[in-house]
Order: sequence, then C-alpha cells, then structure tokens
Amino acid sequence: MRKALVAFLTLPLLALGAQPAVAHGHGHGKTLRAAAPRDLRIGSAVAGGGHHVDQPYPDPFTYDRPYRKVLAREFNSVSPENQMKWEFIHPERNRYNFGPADAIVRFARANGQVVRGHTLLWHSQNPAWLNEGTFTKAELRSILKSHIFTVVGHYRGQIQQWDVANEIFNENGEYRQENIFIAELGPGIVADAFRWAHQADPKAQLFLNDYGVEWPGVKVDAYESLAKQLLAQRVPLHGFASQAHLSMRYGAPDQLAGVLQRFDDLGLHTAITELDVRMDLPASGVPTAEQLTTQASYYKTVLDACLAVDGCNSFTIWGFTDKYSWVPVFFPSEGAATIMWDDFAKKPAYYTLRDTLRAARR
Ligand code: 9MR
Repeated sequence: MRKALVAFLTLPLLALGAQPAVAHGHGHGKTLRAAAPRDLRIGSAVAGGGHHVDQPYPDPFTYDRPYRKVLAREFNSVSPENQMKWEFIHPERNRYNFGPADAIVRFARANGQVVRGHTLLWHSQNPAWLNEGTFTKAELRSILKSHIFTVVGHYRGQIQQWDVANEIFNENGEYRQENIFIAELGPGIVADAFRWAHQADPKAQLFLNDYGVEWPGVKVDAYESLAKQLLAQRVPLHGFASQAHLSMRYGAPDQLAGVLQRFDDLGLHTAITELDVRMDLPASGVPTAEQLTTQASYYKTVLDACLAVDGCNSFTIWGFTDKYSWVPVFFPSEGAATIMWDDFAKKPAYYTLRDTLRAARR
C-alpha cells in the first residue's frame, strides 16, 4: 500500500467518475472490495474440487448462485481453491482439464476481479500418473516445464499473481523431500520454474507461498535467503506470500508486519493468500461472543500487517463462508474459521475487516 500514490490517484479518478466499485453498484465502502484502498486487492478462494468432492453438496462455485453473488459483490480477486492444481487441471499425462478453471477466470473478468493462480510446483495434490510413474530426471524436468508452459500460457495475461512454488520448505527450513521435483532434480528446479512461468506470462507476478511463515524463525530465514539468492541470479521472482492459516490456539501473528517488511526490503511484493482463523468449538458447535471477538482481532492483525507494508498488494481469505471451509474436514474439533456463517450472514470479523479497510482508504 503506497499511501502517497493513493492520494495522488484519487482525485483524477473521482473526477472521471472512474471508480470501479461504483460501476458494480456497491460504492461507499459497503463491501470489502469497495472499502479497500485502490492498490490492495481483496480476495477469496473459490470453493470447488479438493475436500468439497466428498461433501454432501454439489460443486459450490458451479451450483450455488447465492454463493457466487457474494463472491462477486465482496471481492476483487479470486483464487481457485483446487481447480488449477495439478491433479485437477492435468489429470492424465496427455490431457488437461481447463474447463472449471476457465469458468472462474471468465467469472473474474465479468466481475472486475483479478485471479491468483495456485499452484505450479507443490508436493501435494499431484495426479497419480505423476506420483506413481517412473521417469528419468530428463523426463521429469520436461514434464514440469511443459506443464508450466501449458497452464501459465493458457491463462497468459489473465493472472495477476501465480503461486509458482508452494510450501517448498519444511518446518526446519529444509527443502521438502516430498516434493518429487525437488527430490529428484534438486532445489535448482525452483529457479527454473520461475523462469519458465515468466516466459509463459511475462506480466504475471510470480510468488513464493507458504504457511508457518507468520512469525520469524528458520522457515522465514530460509525464504529470505532463497529470495536473495534468486534475485542475485536475476530469476524473475516478484513476491513472497504468507498463507496465514491461523488457529486461536497459537495466538495472533503480532510479528507478521516485520516478516513481510523483510521481503519488501528486498524489493518484492508481499501478499496474504489463504487467511482463515479456526477455533475450538464448544459442545454446542456455536462459537461464543468472546471467541468471535478474538477471531475478529486476529483477522485485523493480519490485515494491519499487510496495510503497514508498502508492497503488500493482495489480501486473500481462504473462503468466506463456513459452509464450504476446509477447516472442519481437516481439524475435526475446530471450525467457524471464516468471516461469514453458513447462510452468508456476517460475523464480527467481516465488519472489522471492512472498517479497517475503510479507515486505510481515507
Ligand atoms: O482448501 C483446499 C482443500 O479443498 C483441499 O482438499 C486441500 C488438500 O491439500 O487443500 C486445501 O488448500 C490448501 C492450499 O492449496 C495450500 N495451502 C493449504 C491449504 C489448506 O490445506
């Protein structure tokens, strides 16, 4: 968020009547996107694929119209939750499945939203043909290269930011050996992935993305030295992102601004890409008023961190409604992690985010 630039741009935009928020019928800061400073995108994951496949409802993005209405109204950035992951978009070695991700990209264009592409180099959610196949190193390298050229090329010009490398370090700051590309080809493959993505779409901002980087520590140190090394080698790295999957068990991330600032100091963009705040649910299953207040304060801590750092240009939550959250599926005693209830009624966290955005916009 560059404040001087915002002030400079505001007047001419108003004079031209060119406020996109007004064009979408939700001006005056009534929605998150309308409340936000102009150089900060407010995003949500788009529910579909992944854990949703085993739930007793049809694909949310495809079939839930009220859900799509809220998604269009509140956000000006969207992230396919699963629809651009390898297992989804590249289910067989010689077959790509672009339909569901194309639908999201079309929706985004129709609603004045940008798209965050997720993700190209990851240890998880890879198709069986890749996990179980036997390939020479040369074959594996060419599989990754052609996947990146095909997928990034398919969306060329339509993706604001790509999570090129996702979760490549473990908690000790070592390269994850579960990542078959890193295990087989060595960590140098990370630089290649960035180079290929940049060739395929020179305008997309290319990010490192991970969880567990909300507090300083060895994992953040590992990313900082990787970022320095990549930049020194003139690898097209443009950003560092904190996913920010938080639990109220562990306290609010009160040092996050400092972490983001270290990457801003390297000249990188920063982003919050998957924020949610889960809590231990009481026996009733319904959070207490106090829990909701605490949750709102965690959301605010993360937004404040982004607002405090000049180059933090994207703030995304990992779904906006508890109805479709991944949290209860993966953490059975925890839940209520998003900013809206199942019926899209707003929680205190929603209002806190909106108020904080409004205050920052002025
Ligand atoms: O929300 C996603 C869920 O639908 C999938 O089943 C799950 C499988 O790993 O992945 C979830 O999204 C993850 C994201 O892609 C990367 N960071 C952690 C997210 C939560 O697990």
